[in-house]
Amino acid sequence: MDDCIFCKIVKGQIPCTKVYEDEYTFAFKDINPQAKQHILIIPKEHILTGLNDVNDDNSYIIGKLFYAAKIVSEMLGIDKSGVRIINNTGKDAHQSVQHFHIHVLGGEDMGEGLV
Ligand code: DGP
Repeated sequence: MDDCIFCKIVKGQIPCTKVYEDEYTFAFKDINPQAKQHILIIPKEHILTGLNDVNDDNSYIIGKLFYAAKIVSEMLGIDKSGVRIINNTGKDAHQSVQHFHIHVLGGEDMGEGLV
């Protein structure tokens, strides 16, 4: 997708603080952190916009994102203290970038709100 911010980040056309990448996934620090550690994990390919696009053929990528989340959490040393993983899909969730992503948050006590 030519006009997608996250596709441009994967291609190196927009700078980011990269944390991890593998064959399928790319992880970088969120520009507007909501916790001491806030990482976005995205599929390298723009194969999904949100949860509504997940199907039998592409659902393997969701597992890859969670596997990357585990690796990143270990790399950042937040795996033992706890992490919160969030996907925003659609208007009510205030999804702002239409390239599927999961937020990995941690590094501090995030309280009991949401969720
Ligand atoms: P969401 O609301 O779930 O669509 O979250 C999109 C996130 O993407 C939001 O927390 C801010 C982040 N973001 C948007 N543009 C950029 C950018 O250019 N660089 C980085 N690192 N993060 C971005």
